[in-house]
Amino acid sequence: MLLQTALVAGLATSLIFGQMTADGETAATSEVAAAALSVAPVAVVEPSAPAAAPKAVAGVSGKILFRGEAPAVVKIDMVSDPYCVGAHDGDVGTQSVVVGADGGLANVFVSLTGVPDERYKAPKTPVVLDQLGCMYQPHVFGIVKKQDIEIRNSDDTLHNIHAVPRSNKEFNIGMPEKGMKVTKTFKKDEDSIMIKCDVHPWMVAYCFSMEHPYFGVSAADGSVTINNASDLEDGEYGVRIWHETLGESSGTVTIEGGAGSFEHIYK
Ligand SMILES: [Cu+2]
Repeated sequence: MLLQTALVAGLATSLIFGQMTADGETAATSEVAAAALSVAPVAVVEPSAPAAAPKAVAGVSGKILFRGEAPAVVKIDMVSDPYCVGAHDGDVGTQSVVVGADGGLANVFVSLTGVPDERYKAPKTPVVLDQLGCMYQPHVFGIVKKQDIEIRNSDDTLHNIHAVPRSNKEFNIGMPEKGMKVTKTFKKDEDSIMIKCDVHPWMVAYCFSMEHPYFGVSAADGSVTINNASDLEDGEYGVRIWHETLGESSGTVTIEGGAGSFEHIYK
């Protein structure tokens, strides 16, 4: 229920943003702005949030926003597996367009371009992809190619994880028991590899297998930190932005002394 409340709050605020722009009203005088303030405190997207919002420290970070009328939240029908229904207190919405109360857009994959053309080593620490409440956590993630993905089943039900890459090797594994772990990876770089569950058709995740480690995924509030980018030399870099239904976009970020920031607005 909390998730849906938050999503509705996000929708309301997105509309408010639109009206403020159209009318040119200031936040101090606008009635709708006051409504936005009253909505803000419940703006917590819990179950499907990719990660906690990054701390405001020096580094390369950005904000991905959605303005305009957010698509209606689509409720997932989990009735085919009573375990999945029982794993949630109320309705669960799809993870495709998740807009926070301040207009932040979650699950956007952001990476830099124009970084040094080196052979980057994959980190030794695996990325964890969990199957929890019959949902993938996280919904969108990246690895440096050949970095391990530790796939867990935290549910007491059968999942069948099935990666359908275009240039990497496909895998298709049944995970019938709670607590099972399987480690897989992708050896080549490839964008937006779809990972799905053949038992629960609503379960979808996307993996980016990257040449370099300069990427991040937007959190529930739309904030994104580009991993490792503080190590980059001063200069202007390209920013590549991907969302599963809203599409791709690009921008730039200037990094100076290991810090830089950018903003992107989907409309
Ligand atoms: Cu499943």
